[in-house]
Amino acid sequence: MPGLTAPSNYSQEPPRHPSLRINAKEPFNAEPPRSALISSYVTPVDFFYKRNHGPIPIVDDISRYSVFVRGLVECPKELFMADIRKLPKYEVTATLQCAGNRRTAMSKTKTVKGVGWDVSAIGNAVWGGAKLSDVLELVGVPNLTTTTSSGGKHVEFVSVDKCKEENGGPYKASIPLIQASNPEADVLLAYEMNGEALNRDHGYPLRVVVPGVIGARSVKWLESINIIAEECQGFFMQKDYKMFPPSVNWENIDWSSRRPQMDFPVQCVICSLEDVNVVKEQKITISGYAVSGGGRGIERVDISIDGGKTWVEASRYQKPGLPYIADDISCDKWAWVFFEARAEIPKNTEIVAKAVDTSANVQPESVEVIWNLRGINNTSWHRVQVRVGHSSL
Ligand SMILES: Nc1nc2c(c(=O)[nH]1)N[C@H]1C(S)=C(S)[C@@H](COP(=O)(O)O)O[C@H]1N2
Ligand SMILES: [Mo]
Repeated sequence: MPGLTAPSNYSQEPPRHPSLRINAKEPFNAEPPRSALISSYVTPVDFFYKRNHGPIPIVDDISRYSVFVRGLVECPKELFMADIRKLPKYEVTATLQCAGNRRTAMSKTKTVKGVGWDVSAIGNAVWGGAKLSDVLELVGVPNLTTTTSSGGKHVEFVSVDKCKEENGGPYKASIPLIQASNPEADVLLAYEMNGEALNRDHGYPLRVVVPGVIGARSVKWLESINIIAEECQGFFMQKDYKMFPPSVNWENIDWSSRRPQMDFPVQCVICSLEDVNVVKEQKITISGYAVSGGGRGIERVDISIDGGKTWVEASRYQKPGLPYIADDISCDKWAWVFFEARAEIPKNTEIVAKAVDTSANVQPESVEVIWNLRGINNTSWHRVQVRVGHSSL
């Protein structure tokens, strides 16, 4: 019996929570209701968004499962689960966000290609596993290596799932070797999520977690790690998850002209309200999540109850009762921040939220100016409509 295999149809999918909103059935893509996201700082596994490009792989025999680490390194190795568990175990709280989060809202400006997502293609988990920098040391790559002696500059992660974008081949992606071999970058080969073994949807038995980077680089169901000279040439690196200017369309697109998206931009979303709401009282609580890529903290979240004319600052927290201090070691560097503001709202209004990260990056005001044909990185100001009343709108 082999270790990890990939089915070619959807007859062996795992069970999923009924409250998930299904955006595509096969491959399975689903997100929780937005209100579920702010009910806990660490997102329960059941409510964590699921983003797949093929049927979910299956482990037949975990004792036979292994990861090959090879390519431009001195001593390539085949590592079994036991070898990976022998390495020091780290727990990193990190927010994973799909670059397609909020795509549906972008497609209202002009059609985009890709699975439609509301605002919940994001979740925060405690990932447990070995550091990739420790694994690389096992094959002779010291910490903080830019280039190996044989010219390796990138670390490619290859899975086993059968993706139609890869003509039935596996999902793959790469990150720069300098990031992979930096212990401070906290890149993990994770076997646990929120203190339990990963489940099948999230990459059992082993996945990569690249904190601060779009979810697409955190390869699930890891089969091999290749140290290579050039960036991974797979579909999801070269023909997807790239950001283009609004002028680029499907006729004039030149994929090679842009770099694969890595760090995600500053983002925030109101989760205590739907897009359109009727509330009973004028005094309401406005809360949600804010997060930025690259380990940048959240400096501020501004809330407007008059469509963006005037602003108040929301309070921010990660763990209730503990102050959040952006970029301080006491806080979870790779994780989202919740915000909250109480406000007395006019009878009929638009509520807006925008976040500022510790590099003073601010979300763009409108989705139109960042529209792109693949519908990625919609980080425009988050707006919801509210009316005080009793009847439906
Ligand atoms: N093997 C494999 N890894 C993958 C994917 C995939 O389809 N196959 N999807 C990627 C994308 S686009 C995202 S956003 C995240 C989603 O991780 P999750 O399903 O655990 O939330 O996994 C990434 N890793
Ligand atoms: Mo994604």
